Amino acid sequence: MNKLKVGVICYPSLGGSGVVATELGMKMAEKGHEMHYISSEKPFRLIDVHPNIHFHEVKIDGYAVFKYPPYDIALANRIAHVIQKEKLDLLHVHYAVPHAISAALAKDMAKSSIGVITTLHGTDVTVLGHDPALKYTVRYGIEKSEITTAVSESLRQDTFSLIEPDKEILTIYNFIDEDKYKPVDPGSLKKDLGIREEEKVIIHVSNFRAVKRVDDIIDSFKIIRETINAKLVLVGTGPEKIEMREKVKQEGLENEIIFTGKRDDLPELLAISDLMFLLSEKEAFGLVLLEGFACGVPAIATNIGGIPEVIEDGENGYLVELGDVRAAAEKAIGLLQDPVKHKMFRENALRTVHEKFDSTSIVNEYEELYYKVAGLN
Ligand code: GMT
Repeated sequence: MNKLKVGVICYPSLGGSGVVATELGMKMAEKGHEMHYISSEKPFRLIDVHPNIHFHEVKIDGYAVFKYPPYDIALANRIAHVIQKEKLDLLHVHYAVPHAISAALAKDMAKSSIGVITTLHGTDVTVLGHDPALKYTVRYGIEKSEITTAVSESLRQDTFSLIEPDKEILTIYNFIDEDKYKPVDPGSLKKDLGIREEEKVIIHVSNFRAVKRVDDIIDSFKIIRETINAKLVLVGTGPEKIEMREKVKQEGLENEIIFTGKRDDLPELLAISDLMFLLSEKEAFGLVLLEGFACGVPAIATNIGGIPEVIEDGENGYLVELGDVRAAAEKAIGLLQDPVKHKMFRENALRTVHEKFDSTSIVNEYEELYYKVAGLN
């Protein structure tokens, strides 16, 4: 089969969509395809540079005449340039807004018939789809793409009910890099973080947006602490972090809750963890659950969005209703006090990754779509 030249457009900042776009690109590069990332900066996990991976920066100056610099148009301009210069076979854009719109515009600018695959990740539909200022834009982005995929069945259905596109949408689940996310030796990390050997560790990893409901996690942990000798490790950074630090202080939990900030040693942090918490109010998939599972960490998470497609209640974790911090605490206490059940959940979590979210099969699904839009199948 011919090797393809693919333009990839994604958000480079901290977030699951950037991670998926990067991991997918690396796997495709390993298969011999040429991957061209077009973005304002290098996606944050694009570190193991492969000779088949290229980066094209979108630069935009702050002209006094514009209140908002027109990034989406500058992106379209750059995509059009790369389509022509590199003779791309297709574009894979992550997020309908603005990326699918910029791709449609770029096609026009480049007078090209290049095929576009748009992958929906969640916020583009579940948040922007409610905004009358953007609903039609999301629909336009989807309808202008040759193929649209969603990262969960729940997101696929939400897209139809909120956006009503006249277009088929395929579900392709997210995956993680199993070579990186696996049970590892954490060395002295637990001690280095000031956690005693006998203490249980609950971990939460996010970008601290309001939708992550980190306050619910803190409230639930407070209940858990009444029964279990445990520490809560909060990994990541984002808009709510200062407020959450303040809350921890007010609750008198400064010695029990550790804020690590953004870390690159997630497999090691997961290796010292007994349980993951994800109590979000919106989550199209919950990639971090999969990262935890691959390292043998079961999870307690909200019964919303795509989470029930990852967590099998009572098998590899527990589902609780949004805001029910007491139920989350009770489930956590039960699991942390029962080593036999915990071991079973851990094994099931590892199995879930291999059976349902195997990276090789998922990358192959995307590759088949790549050939299809490039007209090579
Ligand atoms: O959840 C976030 O705040 C980040 C966001 C993103 O843009 O990366 O995550 C979305 O895409 C991820 C990868 O597909 C999913 O795992 C997350 O569930 C989804 N977030 C939401 O739906 C809120």
